[in-house]
Amino acid sequence: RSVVISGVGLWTPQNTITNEELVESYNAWAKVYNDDNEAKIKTGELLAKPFSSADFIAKASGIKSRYIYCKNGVLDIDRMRPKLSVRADDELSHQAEMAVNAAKKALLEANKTAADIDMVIVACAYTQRSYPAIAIEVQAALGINGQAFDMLVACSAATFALQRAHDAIASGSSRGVLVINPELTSPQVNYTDRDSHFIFGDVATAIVLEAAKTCQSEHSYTILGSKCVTSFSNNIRSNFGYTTRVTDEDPYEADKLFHQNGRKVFKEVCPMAAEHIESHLSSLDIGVTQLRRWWLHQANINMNLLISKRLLGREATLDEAPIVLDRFANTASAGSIIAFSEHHKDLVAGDIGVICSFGAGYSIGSLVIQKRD
Ligand code: CO8
Repeated sequence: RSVVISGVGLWTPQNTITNEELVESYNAWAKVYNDDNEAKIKTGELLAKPFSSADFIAKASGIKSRYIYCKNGVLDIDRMRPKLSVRADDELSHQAEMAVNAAKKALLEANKTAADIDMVIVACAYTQRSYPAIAIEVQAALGINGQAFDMLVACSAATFALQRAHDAIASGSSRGVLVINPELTSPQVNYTDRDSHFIFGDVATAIVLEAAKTCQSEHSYTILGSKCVTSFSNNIRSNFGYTTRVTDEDPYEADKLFHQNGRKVFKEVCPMAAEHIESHLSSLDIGVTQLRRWWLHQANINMNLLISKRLLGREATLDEAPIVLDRFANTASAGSIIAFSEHHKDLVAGDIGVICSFGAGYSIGSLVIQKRD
């Protein structure tokens, strides 16, 4: 059965934090830290905290601002993390609320209702709890029958889930699938780490998939193929988990938050992603120059330019490979879906594009899709 993407939804939180706001707060925190630890820094017992710069961030990453689900607390130098309210068990959880908001938009674009969906996959870098699954809470909130489950594959959660959704529809076991990416990254960002305090933003995206024969959407895309691979690396890691309580470790320690060797990631992942896209396209007998659009993972503008340069022999234009990093920052698995959401309606029937994610794991996932009549 031919499977199509028939709707996409993007939900953004109300609040944003600019590089300037973030840097001002980090630098104030670093100054207090350095003043408080002056003696130990002098003897070499502690390292002084280096200062951050908004210019460096924009140049090194392409990020200028990011959406934030809960701004309260992040810029407070006595806290340096969001202060999220606790919701009662009978209230919709924060992440489920983000997911429901994006899902409603995707259903609307696909011209579908809850009755047309029988599988919900919440796919993202973190879920706020292990059970009951966020996806099942979302399923109930939307009034959907069938099955729902969560899956975590860091930055590739969306593409890996889209492959699962494709296969469920192609096999005939599902009629319609909602893949939702409520990326609430801010609770895991170390806002006291100069090298990573600027990287992430919060957002939610959603995609509706169904069989071509049931599709009634104005803008739909046939999935020509999907390809997902993983290769273990410790270069992007968080050691926070449900065992943290019993190992008696400090949940605030830097290794319990997102941390990475950014340079190594850059060097190792760019060639992997380029080869992945090339081999995926060639398995479908499609040449790289036939791609009308590249909806690439949004971690770093220079990574995306390098990947397109390796494949095209020149840097892709913003029309070919749109960048949303300037407004959204890295939103884990949602990045390539935001790019797709904002830049898909101008394609004409027959145009081919690739959605491709790459990140922690390492994990790389791609879907080659073609605009329908
Ligand atoms: N301000 C000023 N200067 C800085 C700053 C800063 N904020 N940060 C670093 N510098 C300095 C460094 O100290 C260094 O100075 P020197 O040359 O004197 O040593 C200089 O700037 C250059 O530093 P880097 O070499 O580190 O800088 P890069 O040019 O490599 O840029 C990046 C750093 C932007 C991090 C870049 O390496 C990058 O983007 N790499 C790719 C990272 C990537 O794709 N990571 C994927 C992570 S996302 C993911 O997989 C999902 C995880 C799950 C979600 C987690 C949610 C929390």
